[in-house]
Amino acid sequence: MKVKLFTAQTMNEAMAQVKHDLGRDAVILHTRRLRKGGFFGFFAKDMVEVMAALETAPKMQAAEKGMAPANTSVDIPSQNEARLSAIQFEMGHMRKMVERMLYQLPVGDTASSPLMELLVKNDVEPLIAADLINGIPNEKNSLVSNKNNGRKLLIERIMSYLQNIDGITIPPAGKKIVAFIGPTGVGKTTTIAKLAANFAIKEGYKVALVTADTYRIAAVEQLKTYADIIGIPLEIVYTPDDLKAALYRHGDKQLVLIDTAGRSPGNSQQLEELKELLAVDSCIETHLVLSANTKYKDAVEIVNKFSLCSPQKFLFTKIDESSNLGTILNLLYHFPTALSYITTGQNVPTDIELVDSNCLANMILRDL
Ligand SMILES: Nc1nc2c(ncn2[C@@H]2O[C@H](COP(=O)(O)OP(=O)(O)OP(=O)(O)O)[C@@H](O)[C@H]2O)c(=O)[nH]1
Ligand SMILES: [Mg+2]
Repeated sequence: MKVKLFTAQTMNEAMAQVKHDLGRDAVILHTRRLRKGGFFGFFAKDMVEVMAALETAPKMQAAEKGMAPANTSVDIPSQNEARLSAIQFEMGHMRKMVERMLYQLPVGDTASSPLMELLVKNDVEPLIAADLINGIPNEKNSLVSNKNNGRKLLIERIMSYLQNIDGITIPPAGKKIVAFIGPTGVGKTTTIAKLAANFAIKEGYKVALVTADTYRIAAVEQLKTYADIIGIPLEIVYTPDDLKAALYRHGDKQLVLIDTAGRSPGNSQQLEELKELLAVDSCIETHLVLSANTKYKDAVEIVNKFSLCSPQKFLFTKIDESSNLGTILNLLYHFPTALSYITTGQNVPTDIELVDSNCLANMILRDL
């Protein structure tokens, strides 16, 4: 048997090559669609690969082995039957391949999928996007051809990375101390004001604020204004010992929210100081505040550097200002961490909400 592999841009071209090289009796063994060339799957060309074979053994071989009578009149119909079943087999093969082309299924070829395009447009990293698409269960692949169904399946996949949601929960007869850390200007102080107002005024908890951001007078004044409006105390702390004393003084509070100065991820001394400050009480729950605007590469650097302070949760601000939210998914994919809140504007206390995985997945997969 002579077996040969043909590659062409279209199925017609590939079949013409098969016919030319092996003749009309060639049998198609295998066909597949593939992308060739390009860079990391981009700018690659869609190609078709066909494996075909031609039986080259003498016609009498089967008869010589005693497998079939060497009678031409009997041989002809059986040859036709064989050819017919080969054609049926091939038709089945071709149908599957055409279906796959129509649905643009992501089997090892996600780069050209419309779903891939949608994810990448929303800033989801190509490798993560490919993994999301490939994770769609096989039995649901036929649904992908429909745009709405494909989107729904992707939302389910994205939601699987947004399952760990954990806001601030105050135990019935206990208390909670929460610190907010992160780079400068991401919205730590504003977020604390929003949370303080909601917990103190809306839910009636006993709340105190502590600020360790003493670098700028304006920073203390900013929080003092909120504390006065809400009607809760504010402590200003300069050292870890000050923080210890402040937490002791507010031992009767159900919720203590600690504001910290914005730190540059590149300044390891500042981060060491922050770590030392938060080490005064092992009960402090730390939320790393990240702006949803942050570029993925920068966000990775921030998470890596702030990991020194062992944050338990991520809190994303400025969702309203970010056109694409893929960075959130990229980060959670690489750093599986609980999500607490998202903030959606500058208004205190309204523009904050506990993460809703369905809602956030839909925001990540915005139609562009
Ligand atoms: N659009 C938008 N702006 C926000 C949001 N949260 C905070 N801001 C604004 O971001 C700016 C910085 O907010 P701050 O709360 O001072 O940020 P910070 O992290 O405390 O800043 P530093 O203390 O300097 O590190 C302010 O103008 C806020 O009003 C949000 O969710 N959306
Ligand atoms: Mg601040």
